[in-house]
Amino acid sequence: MPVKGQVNYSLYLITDRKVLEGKELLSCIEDAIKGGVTLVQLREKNMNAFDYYNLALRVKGLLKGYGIPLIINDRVDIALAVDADGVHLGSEDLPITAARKLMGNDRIIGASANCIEEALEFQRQGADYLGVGALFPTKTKSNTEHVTLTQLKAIKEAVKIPVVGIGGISIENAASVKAAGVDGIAVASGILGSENIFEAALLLRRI
Ligand code: TZP
Ligand code: MG
Repeated sequence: MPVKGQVNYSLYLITDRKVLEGKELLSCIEDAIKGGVTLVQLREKNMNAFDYYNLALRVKGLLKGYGIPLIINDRVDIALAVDADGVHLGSEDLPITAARKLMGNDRIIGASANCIEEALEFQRQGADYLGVGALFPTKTKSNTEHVTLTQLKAIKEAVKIPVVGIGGISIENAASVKAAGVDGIAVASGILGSENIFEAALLLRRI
């Protein structure tokens, strides 16, 4: 497991099989890693525990070979069962404090925040990083609240933990997110929905 304080959040891949158009998830993740992705979140919204566990195990095996940490979306049980590096929690998931009891102090707990008050509260509860967005229009997640780049910058300045921008980030707008001073960008369709996944990751990593 990586030392929590040394995790590189700069290019955080969020998986979404819907944009892959039939391509195999693991080989797409591998292309993205070769392009420069530094962290991977397995995000499955409609999968039973048996399938989520087995998929997570395979992704964990792939990432291990590259030394890339694995974060599991929503499910503390799956994260622990596959010995993932952490979990990402939103407002409908286990509270951070409850997840921390199960996960211990060495694993990463990330939380979604979209205002300063939430960001400070999640930091107080023990989140290790914050995902903040949606910064731009996105088809990957419905019912997102819009967070402006000005709000993102204010959140980054208000907290001590790492902050990653998320939502509709692409090669076209990534520099504007970086200018807000964040620790990284979290990207799904901007990488996995690209014709050339390797190149999209490479270009985003350069930014
Ligand atoms: N949380 C806020 S926006 C978003 C999530 C999971 C979707 C990110 O996906 P994309 O395709 O990079 O907009
Ligand atoms: Mg969630």
